[in-house]
Amino acid sequence: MATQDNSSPTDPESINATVDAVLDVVARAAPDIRRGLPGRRVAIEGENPSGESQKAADVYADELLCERIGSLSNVGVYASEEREAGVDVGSGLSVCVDPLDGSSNLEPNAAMGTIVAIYDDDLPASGRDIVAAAYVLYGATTTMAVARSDKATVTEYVIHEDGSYQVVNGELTLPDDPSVYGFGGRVPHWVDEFASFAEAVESDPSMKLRYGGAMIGDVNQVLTYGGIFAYPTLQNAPEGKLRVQFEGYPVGYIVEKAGGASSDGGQSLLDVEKDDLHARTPVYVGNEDLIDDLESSLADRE
Ligand code: FDP
Repeated sequence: MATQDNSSPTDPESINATVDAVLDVVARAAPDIRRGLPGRRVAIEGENPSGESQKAADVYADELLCERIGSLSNVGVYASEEREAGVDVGSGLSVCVDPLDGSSNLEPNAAMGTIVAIYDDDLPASGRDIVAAAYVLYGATTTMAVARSDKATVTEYVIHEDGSYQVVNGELTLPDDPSVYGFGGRVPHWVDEFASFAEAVESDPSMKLRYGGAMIGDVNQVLTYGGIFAYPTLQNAPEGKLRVQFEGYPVGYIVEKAGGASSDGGQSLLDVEKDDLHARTPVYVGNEDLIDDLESSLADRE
């Protein structure tokens, strides 16, 4: 399935050292990205490879991360949602980045994120080749959630103005009793089986709607309060909106490591196989019971 060969380091020590270095760069870049947002709220000419309009901030964050991650040793490829193809930067791990997730939230000044997935394989990689995934959340404060293959739990950091960061939760875990849900896509475009599932969730008195329009903000709500986030299959877009390599795999990996479940509607997101760097997938993540119910509802389609 892999098409871009940049030979990854295979010994665990070297992989962990590279993961440390990439995550350090991402954390230290976060305040710079945040500081760069004012004045870059406008759309620029051109589109990203998925046909979506780009903001000046998307391009700014992409260039900054490409330069800094690309200069690390043992990184082979830097790929981003904003670029058609991965950039060869050396030999080693492949790093996929969504530089500014939810950038349509820039104008209304709502939450946004940066997502990073590190693969020990060439791109497009499989979800099972992920060695670490992380997201930065630019909310009222800047935080970063990290899941990595050498640790059993998800770690949450707060990132300070000067780029330093410290652990605030060494074991970010989905609470057992879910209380929030957020579903993307226009409701008239939902398939009937998803609409029925959504109705059941909405009628549960313990559940509240939380949808902010940036996946990372919405997923972080689910990790904090328990619940479910979905950007579902749609009648007019069966693969939904979110990208496998840049969004589906890393978020699936983080939520599963936090004790939750992920699905494309029928299997773990980590088992989705696509051979296009920018391929999309429906995304459902949250508490295991809710994901089981969702998969049962969607199974009625067949
Ligand atoms: P955005 O287009 O603003 O970058 O990744 C794409 C994404 O945001 C997700 O962060 C978000 O969950 C979703 O799209 C929002 O899509 P809708 O506008 O259709 O709700």
